[in-house]
Amino acid sequence: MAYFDFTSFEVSFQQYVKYVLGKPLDEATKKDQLNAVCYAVGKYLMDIHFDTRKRYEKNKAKQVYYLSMEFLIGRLLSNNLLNLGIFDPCARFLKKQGIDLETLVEEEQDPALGNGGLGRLAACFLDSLASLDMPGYGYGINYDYGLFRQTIVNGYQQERPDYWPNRSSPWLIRRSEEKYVLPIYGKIEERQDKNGHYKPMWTRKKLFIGRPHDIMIAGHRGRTVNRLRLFSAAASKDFDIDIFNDGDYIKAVKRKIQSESVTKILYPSDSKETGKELRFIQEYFLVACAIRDIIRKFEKQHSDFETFHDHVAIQLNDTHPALAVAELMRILVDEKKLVWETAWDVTVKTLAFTNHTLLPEALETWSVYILNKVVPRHLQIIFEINQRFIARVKERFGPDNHEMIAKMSIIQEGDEQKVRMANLAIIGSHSVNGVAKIHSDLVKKQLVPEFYSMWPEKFNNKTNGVTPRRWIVACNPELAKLITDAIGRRWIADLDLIWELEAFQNDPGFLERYGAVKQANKQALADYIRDTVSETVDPLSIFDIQAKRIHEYKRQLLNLLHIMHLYLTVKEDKKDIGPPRTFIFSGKAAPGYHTAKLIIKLIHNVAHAVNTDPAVNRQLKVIFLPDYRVSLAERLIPAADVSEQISTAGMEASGTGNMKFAMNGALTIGTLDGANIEILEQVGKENMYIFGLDVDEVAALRPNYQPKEYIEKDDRLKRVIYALRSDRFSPSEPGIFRSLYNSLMSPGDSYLNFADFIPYVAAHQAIANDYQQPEKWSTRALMNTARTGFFSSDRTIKAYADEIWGIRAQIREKDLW
Ligand code: 26W
Repeated sequence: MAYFDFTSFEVSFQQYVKYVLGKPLDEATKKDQLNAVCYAVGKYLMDIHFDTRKRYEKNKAKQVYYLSMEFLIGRLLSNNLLNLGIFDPCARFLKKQGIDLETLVEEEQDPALGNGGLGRLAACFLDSLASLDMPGYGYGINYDYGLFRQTIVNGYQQERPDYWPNRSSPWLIRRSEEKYVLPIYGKIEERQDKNGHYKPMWTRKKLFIGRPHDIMIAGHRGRTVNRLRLFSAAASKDFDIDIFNDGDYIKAVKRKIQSESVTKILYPSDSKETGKELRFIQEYFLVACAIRDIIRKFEKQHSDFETFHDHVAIQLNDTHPALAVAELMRILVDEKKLVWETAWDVTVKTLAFTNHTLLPEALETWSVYILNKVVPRHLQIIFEINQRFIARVKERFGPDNHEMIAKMSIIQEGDEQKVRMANLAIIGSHSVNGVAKIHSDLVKKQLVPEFYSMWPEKFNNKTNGVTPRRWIVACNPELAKLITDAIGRRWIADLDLIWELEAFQNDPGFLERYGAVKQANKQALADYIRDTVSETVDPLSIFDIQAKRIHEYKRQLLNLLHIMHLYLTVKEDKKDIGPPRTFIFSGKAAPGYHTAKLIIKLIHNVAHAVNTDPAVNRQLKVIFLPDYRVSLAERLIPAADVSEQISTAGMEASGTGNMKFAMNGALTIGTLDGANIEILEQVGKENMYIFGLDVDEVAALRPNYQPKEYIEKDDRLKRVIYALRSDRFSPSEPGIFRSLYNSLMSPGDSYLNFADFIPYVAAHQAIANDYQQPEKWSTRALMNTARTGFFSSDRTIKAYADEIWGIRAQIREKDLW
């Protein structure tokens, strides 16, 4: 734990307000106070960071670099204070100044530098690396605009820009003296050097630059502070000066704007490849900056590039940074003068690749045309890699096995040649992993079986995890306190120990306290709902939450079908549906994803019908909370009784929200998909509601799926679907949901909504029954908390470190005993 020096903290705080902001103390606004506290905390981070770096350098420790287009880090103040172990003293200090820390924390804007699961996972991994004292750094992009802010107008999603004040964020350190100059566009001229060796020249290229910005990442117990390095694009001065000197002022300014636009905005799709040149340039930009930075650091301590992989591991977070394969080869061959074979060996041993999705529409391909235009030398290298690779495919599968060659080639032939980024990443990496057991199996069997048969040893699984520091300690402090009072505080560093809570499963006093924590969290969420969407909800009702991106495969529609069924049961049949229920949705739809946006509208219309009907609204409420983001997740998750994880089996790679909800004592209603399967293994079927088709059943049913059969079989479903078609939920806008109706009714509905409807309703009935025995419910919720130790991202990171990266903890000497 860092030592909190009251006086020096006070000095830092006051000096910041007075001399940096230039204000007398009593004129400081909330924002000023927040910045001043962050500044004072930043000093701790910096000191520990210097110490950490020295330790790594002294030990010549192997480092891992996590390359990701997204880092969804969330607010940092309370997390940093908690990890440094100075939360309470800092709160006391502020209280003396008349400032409430809890309120101040809410002033911080959420940096929204990610779309969803993939970006949040990257952030959890950084927390775990630092908490395990491991040398691991993130590399990403310092977007000016993060993921859009979502507002709702008449039930429809609207997108608003989310300017991240990256120029003024108190956590972001601008390294104005450092920059990388990057070539782009131009042509390759085939030349030879004086020894007659092939020496390609990248000519007529343009230059732009990448500037690093650092965010300190504090590990639990304040022993290690690593960093996340985010790059902003800028115009290259040298280049501009040429044009300025040529007298074309307007052209020069245009070029400057073009260069800066590269890191303007995060692309807001989490599942669909865009094919836009600017996105490709962003991917190149990240890779080019990161690899240069990694090499610069390597060269501080080493010179022999043949041993690069002994000192450096690079993880590719999905295919977005897959160009790293070509960039590393380019540097090793063109600049460091390694022979091709050696450079290739080093590259493959350095790189590792994680796949996060099986959805075919998310598999990135980039046209050869774009690569040739933007990075001609890289394209050349990719063709060379491919040629050599295809020779090996022929050796392995026979020279005439054209089918195999066509499938495995990096280049996809057709009207337009395309580069398959997944193939490039697999061929250029020594490790390929999926993110949950079932997903990793499907990667091998379904996604790339050819590659699996060629290199079975490359393929492995690393089931995702989440950091208990943010997802229990910071977001659910009362639960954390209860756990610590019961079993001591070591569980925060070693979540496996949390199983010791099982000893309290028959302890009425403990269960009562555990239930009271949940109740208080529900009350807080009810207040938030009142304040944000002006709805009152019964805090004693079942809080049933589905919070995640809106996507057909995640089946928010299935959830809605069930809610409509409950509504009709109360309204038409005048039947009692058991304990009152509050269904809460939250999530963003990609701006161009019309169906997902329509699902949001339907949620609102069903909510309106339910919430405004006095015959129903004491038993049922439906809430949509706009602008789902990390800070909102931190409110929702601790308050959930039921966690909805209902994707069509085989479509959710892992899920990580499922883990966070379970840890915080929500019972999961879920399909046998992604990490739900492993949650089931851990918590036991008596503590979960599993329903629906499994992966094999889905595969068997798909070709024969006849939605009408399910309607004929089940009157409840028939009534629901009839209500949808007859504009019962859209009386003033008839027909707006027709496309949703049509896709649900189509044999081509790949999400098989109707096939799981009946078992889903049954599972909800079981929930309603069980909830009426509060003590039993609390025990089962407690079992979820006690048995989810496996889902700490510390466990995941240890496995990556041992099995892929070959990095080790670098523990301080004083902690070694
Ligand atoms: C090219 C556009 C694009 C952007 C992002 C395509 C695909 C993505 C991501 C791979 C989508 C994503 O976030 N995947 C999620 O990754 C999580 C972390 O591993 C998993 O838990 C989720 O199941 C998976 O959907």
